[in-house]
Amino acid sequence: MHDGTLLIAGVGGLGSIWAKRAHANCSNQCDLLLVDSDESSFEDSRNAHCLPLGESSDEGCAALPELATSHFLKATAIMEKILEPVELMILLTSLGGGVGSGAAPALAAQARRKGALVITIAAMPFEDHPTRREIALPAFKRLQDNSDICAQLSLDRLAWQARSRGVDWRNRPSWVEELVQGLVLTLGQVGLINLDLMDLRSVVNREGGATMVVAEGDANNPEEIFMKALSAPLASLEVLGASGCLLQLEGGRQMTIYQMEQVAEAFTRGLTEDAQVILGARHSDDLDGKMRVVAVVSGL
Ligand SMILES: Nc1nc2c(ncn2[C@@H]2O[C@H](COP(=O)(O)OP(=O)(O)OP(=O)(O)O)[C@@H](O)[C@H]2O)c(=O)[nH]1
Ligand SMILES: [Mg+2]
Repeated sequence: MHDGTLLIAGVGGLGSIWAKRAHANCSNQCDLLLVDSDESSFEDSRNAHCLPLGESSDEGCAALPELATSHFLKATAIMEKILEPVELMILLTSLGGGVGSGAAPALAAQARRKGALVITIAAMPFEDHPTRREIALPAFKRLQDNSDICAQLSLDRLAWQARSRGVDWRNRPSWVEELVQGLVLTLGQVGLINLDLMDLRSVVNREGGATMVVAEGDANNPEEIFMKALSAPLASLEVLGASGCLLQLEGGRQMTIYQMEQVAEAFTRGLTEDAQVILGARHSDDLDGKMRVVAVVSGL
């Protein structure tokens, strides 16, 4: 499944950095769209769709979301073309500035209107930046209203996690990369038990909120994998009582049905009794003795 059906979109400075990184890991499976007023965001992105906002690069939209929205809306015709084949858009952005806060909700709305499924990962400013948070909160609400899944990422938690892994949170947001890669590989590749967009739609269309996590660990230690999932740098993750869950399990060639069952058990234990669970699995040669889980949880 490709031909422009899967699109990773980065909006704003940080969103563009993250989208480029995530796309680099799965460029055969999906397209890349970058939206920013700062043209340096388009460097090293030869095969990307780039949408510069504003006539000149020095105009910017610094902390002016309305300006970014209006610039974005001027590009509606171009965007219609880019969005035409898209069935799933994974949107990455960071809120609190101008472009991300203003253009990302408008992009999500347009993609939705075109019939695409929209999964958004939006970072919220650090706790000690109240003015940025004031811009970010209403922007997040608009994004949520226009996305099928909208996960709120905490920059505080992302930075903390990056520090513990010894990577730079701004340029190497490993959690974001893993999540996007997991989603794209889940939906874009044939596996043992194949999942597709219809499965994802049926899970996210349940009443209530939805979120997603990714975790990797020892295939013989399902609890550890589950605990890792719960430590994702999301602003909140309360999966108890969820009524829908899509699980994609990935493991090495030696992965056994028993291991798959154990991990699925750990992830679905907290769901409601009549919860809908959709399970997919595939082999991956880079996962010797390890297992990777991508979980989309809905009906929260
Ligand atoms: N502390 C800190 N926060 C950052 C940094 N980069 C991004 N952020 C946070 O992420 C938010 C969005 O940043 P960008 O992606 O650069 O913003 P943008 O959407 O390009 O917005 P404008 O440049 O204002 O048009 C900011 O409001 C900050 O909360 C950084 O280097 N340090
Ligand atoms: Mg910027």
